[in-house]
Amino acid sequence: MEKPSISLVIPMFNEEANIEHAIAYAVDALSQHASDYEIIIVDDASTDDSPELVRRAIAGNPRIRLIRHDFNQKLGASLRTGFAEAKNELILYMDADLPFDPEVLGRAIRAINVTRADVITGYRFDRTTEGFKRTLYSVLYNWLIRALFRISIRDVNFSFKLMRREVLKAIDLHSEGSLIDAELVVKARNRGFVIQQIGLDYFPRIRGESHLSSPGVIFKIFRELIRFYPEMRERVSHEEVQRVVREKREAAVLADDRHPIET
Ligand SMILES: Nc1nc2c(ncn2[C@@H]2O[C@H](COP(=O)(O)OP(=O)(O)OP(=O)(O)O)[C@@H](O)[C@H]2O)c(=O)[nH]1
Ligand SMILES: [Mg+2]
Repeated sequence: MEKPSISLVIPMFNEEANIEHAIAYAVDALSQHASDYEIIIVDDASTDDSPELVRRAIAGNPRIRLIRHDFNQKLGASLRTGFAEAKNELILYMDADLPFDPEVLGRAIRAINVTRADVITGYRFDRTTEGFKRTLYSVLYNWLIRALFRISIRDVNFSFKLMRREVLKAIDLHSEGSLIDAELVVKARNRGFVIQQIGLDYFPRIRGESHLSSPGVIFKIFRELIRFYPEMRERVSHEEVQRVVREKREAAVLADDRHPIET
């Protein structure tokens, strides 16, 4: 089996305790499982040393890239920034606090090949280690998303999502906050893309601060859910999806052609 090229997108906010470690293990897994790779770290206006640590990593490995937001725009906006930059055949999204061993990438690539799926999402074998309150929130949120969109997804917000580039080309994502995961899988499914799931060992954060379980984050999920619900429900035929992807590809070629003239 030929190895795929992979773009890894890591959203980062004040992760000085984790980011170097995450990069090291990501590089190790990508070197083994990808024919070529890039790591796109989207710094959401961190106020600690994490961007500096990324810059140091870049000095030793030009496949790492840092994109910096001037102000904090939250998880969804950061992922959209990263996805827009991703150039490779497969795109993986992973948190900076290493909630899983990046080595599972090998198993996920195998799963995408074996099942011929377009998206592989990971679910936690055991999420109760998060603590009672967060486990309950996760259970309720998964239940809600499954009921609203009639989608059989086990762990919507877990940060393991491996997808073919066409999926992102065919979808316009709008969430700024943590609704982004649901928006991604629901819209992919509604455009006829196939989603398969694999179970993963989950390692809760032990260093750095948790930022995404605050009431503000949860409130924003609901605000965006109400706002984007009608659009998320829309089904799009496969022909229409192909047309959109083709148009975007042609627009990108045109933009590339124009580039030398403009500079
Ligand atoms: N773009 C962006 N990313 C964030 C923000 N807050 C956290 N993150 C990143 O999003 C990912 C997940 O954040 P976490 O704080 O680990 O959220 P969580 O996994 O729900 O909670 P814990 O693991 O318990 O901390 C990490 O890569 C963070 O660096 C933010 O305001 N903006
Ligand atoms: Mg985390």
